[in-house]
Amino acid sequence: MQRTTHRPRLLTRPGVVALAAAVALTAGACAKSEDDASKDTQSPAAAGAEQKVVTPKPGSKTCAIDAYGAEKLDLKNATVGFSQSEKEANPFRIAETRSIRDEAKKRGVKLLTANAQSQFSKQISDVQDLLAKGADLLVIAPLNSDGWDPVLQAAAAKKVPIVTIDRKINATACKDYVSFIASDFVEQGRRAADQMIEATGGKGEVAILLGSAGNNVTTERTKGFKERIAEKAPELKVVFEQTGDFAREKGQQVTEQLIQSKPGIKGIYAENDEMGLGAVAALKGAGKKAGDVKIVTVDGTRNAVQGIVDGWISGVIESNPRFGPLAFQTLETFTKGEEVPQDVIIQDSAYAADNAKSEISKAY
Ligand code: GZL
Repeated sequence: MQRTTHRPRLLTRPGVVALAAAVALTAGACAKSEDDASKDTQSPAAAGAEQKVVTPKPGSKTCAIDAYGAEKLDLKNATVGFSQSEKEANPFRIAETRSIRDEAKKRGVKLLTANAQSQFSKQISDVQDLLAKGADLLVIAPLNSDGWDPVLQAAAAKKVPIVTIDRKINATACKDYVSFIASDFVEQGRRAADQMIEATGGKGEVAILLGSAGNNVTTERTKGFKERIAEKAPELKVVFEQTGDFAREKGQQVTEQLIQSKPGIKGIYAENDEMGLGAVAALKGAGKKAGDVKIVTVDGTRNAVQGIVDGWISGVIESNPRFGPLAFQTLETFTKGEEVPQDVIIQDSAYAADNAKSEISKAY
């Protein structure tokens, strides 16, 4: 399995090139628990890791401060509020928050943070609270795509610009939020399908452990996977789909039901690593051997990449959580009065048997 590496196109507008060229993401140090990571130094591989330049989504429109209706300010003297959506039991969330904290610290920017513990109503009140505490700018990792109007109105009333990362909110770019920075989740689904086709030979019955409902990540990872299967391996049939809520325990429970109802299942596409690791636990509990059922997951956490090394997982598509550098570069460029892209895609790598052992230090 060859790793596919995208070579993204750069937009040619001055402000945007400055952003795209100036911001290079490196594979971060693996994220341990929050407190461990605070003592963590970058792993050698991460320190010298391949620079991943992130770029505006091809054809992306731009946003400037006058059009948005905010005031120029010096980021160094500003307070940034960060709203995290899910509890930091998932390494994706630990790495994501770590990236935001590290970048704020590196830039000497005051950061207020809040974690909604996977409860949307709490995320709405968290953001209201950040505004009340005087956040001049907001970075939001949304739990859900809808239900943001109260917050958007409150932020607009205070002329507090919002940058959204990770999941999309259904609102208007350059009016409700400045910029949306994320992976291409449909492409992640396609790449997962490629790995599943390779692992299964393109024939047999497969199951999907769906992510949580109400966000674009689940819909787009599912869309990409199914499109690719239909296009490249019509004899690979999706016979089971059920949400594991992006959680390991539920992924295990659902897989236990799956192997009871579909004993001949050949592959499992887990829409995040935590559910994929839950599936591994269920298969082990049922007395299966590594490789009996082909598992492909999305995120790029260290535990899942170790699962490839151990033979339980066939492939992992990275969903890069290291939004810090790009989120703050976007805020800096925007508040200086320069244009920023409304849509920015972060490049994701991938792991399979040919690179899991050698590249596991880049996992988070
Ligand atoms: C993807 C992110 C997803 C991760 C899951 O950007 O929103 O949410 O893939 C997490 O691990 O629950």
